[in-house]
Amino acid sequence: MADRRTRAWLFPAIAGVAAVAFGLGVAELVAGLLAPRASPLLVVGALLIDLAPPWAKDAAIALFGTADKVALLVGIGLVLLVLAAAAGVLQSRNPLLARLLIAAGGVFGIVAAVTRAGASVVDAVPATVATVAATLVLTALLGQLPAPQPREGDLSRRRFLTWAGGVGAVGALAAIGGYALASGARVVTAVRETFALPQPEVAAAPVPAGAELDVDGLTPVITPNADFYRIDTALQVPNLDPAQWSLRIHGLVENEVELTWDELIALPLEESYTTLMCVSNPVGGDLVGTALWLGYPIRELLARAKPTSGADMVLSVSSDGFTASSPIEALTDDRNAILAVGMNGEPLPLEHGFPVRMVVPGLYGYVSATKWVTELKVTRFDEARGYWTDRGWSARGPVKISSRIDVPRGQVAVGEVVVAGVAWHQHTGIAAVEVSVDDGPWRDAELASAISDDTWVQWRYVWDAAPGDHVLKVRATSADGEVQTADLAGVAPDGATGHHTVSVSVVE
Ligand SMILES: Nc1nc2c(c(=O)[nH]1)N[C@H]1C(S)=C(S)[C@@H](COP(=O)(O)O)O[C@H]1N2
Ligand SMILES: [Mo]
Repeated sequence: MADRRTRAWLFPAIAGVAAVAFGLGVAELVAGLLAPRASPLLVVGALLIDLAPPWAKDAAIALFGTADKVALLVGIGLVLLVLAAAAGVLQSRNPLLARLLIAAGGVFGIVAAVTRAGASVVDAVPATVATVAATLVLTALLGQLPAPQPREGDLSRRRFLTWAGGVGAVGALAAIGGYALASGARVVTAVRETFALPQPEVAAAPVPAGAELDVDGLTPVITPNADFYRIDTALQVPNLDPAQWSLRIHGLVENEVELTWDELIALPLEESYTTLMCVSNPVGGDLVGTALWLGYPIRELLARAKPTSGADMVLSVSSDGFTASSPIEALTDDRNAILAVGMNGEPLPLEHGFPVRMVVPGLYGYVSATKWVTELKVTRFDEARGYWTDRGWSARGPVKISSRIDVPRGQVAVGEVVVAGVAWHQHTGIAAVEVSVDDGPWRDAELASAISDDTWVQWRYVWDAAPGDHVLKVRATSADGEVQTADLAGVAPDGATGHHTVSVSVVE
């Protein structure tokens, strides 16, 4: 009798616990590799903390004191244990219900992961892996359940327990591996969160009142960090502890310079607004954004190093081996080429280069905006090449004048329609933007106030739209008189050209 109950309840429950332990363990490993902030256990804990009403938080602190977080994790563990056992028992009676239970747990984990601040789709991967792995392993384990009427010498019971124990142990090992991998990222995240950005010695002038046109759907003039495009070759975001960070300036210089983090942030830092753009941005694309950067002029550091006369390039090197080739004059002239530590009033987000990156107005990111930068090698274009130059892109990458239509898109109502967008030519500035309807004459758009020559500028044009299908086109003119060319060029090898064109249909 007792034995029958063991077989009917206990073994399936063990299978459930082993399968869920396996799934979560593998998920922790995946999180450690791909998305250190998306450990299923930790994101669920964080979500519960956010959801808990204040009285529950007070009660938890009163009850557990500073061990309240540990108590929370133990509590989650116990609930998981019960649910996992229940899934096992359910699976032996009604597999569909068991799957639904596991899937519900998975969805909870995914929601917890993707609703964290700064989360991306990758953060959904660990909980998804956990759900799939637990479901598959549970089905497999129940296939190993010992025979209902064991005969003399039957080994099925031992075999089942060995499988269940083995699967659980693999899960535990994977979890330990995952935590070890993620600990670096968590330490750096914590350092970043507690770091107070120094006050700028030179503050940026306030954004002019007229910089932001009030048009629905128009790109905001400052791009929030969470919306800022991200491009890099890093599968795993480098975890650089500022305490360990340093920058070495060497190569064709009279004095090698070594700068530590403490030395850098003690320098008089300057704020500047700069629009950053990727060379892979197609005409009309969105690999471009504007932020308020805080940093120290690179020209001052190069002046300390004293480049020798033959030098014409600085190869910046990141901790993960990315390199960018910037013409030395772009780093030594009077533009705001900086070693940046702040982005929109925060320390750089990890994925945007924490603790230190370069920002150089007027150059595409691939030849200037090195994130996680640790080295500036003063050299020559005929002696060294940047990462993308080795892959067929141009060694030099000055930005090209560009303009984009943000609204309208698709269908609009007949009558006055606001056409609006942004235009940019960093380090030169925009003098005019024009719009053409159905290849008709170019008409002046209204320009918003530019923050500076280094940033994009919003524009708008009021169009009296007649019914039917129409084609809108935009072109910009630089402060130096260059009119944006209509010639279409693709992004390789040095940036796209051509007029952004959108089709709209106007209805009565
Ligand atoms: N370390 C490192 N820095 C890098 C890159 C990279 O792959 N690795 N990509 C560059 C490219 S191509 C661009 S467009 C910008 C993008 O910066 P963002 O991700 O902060 O927008 O970073 C540049 N800096
Ligand atoms: Mo880029």
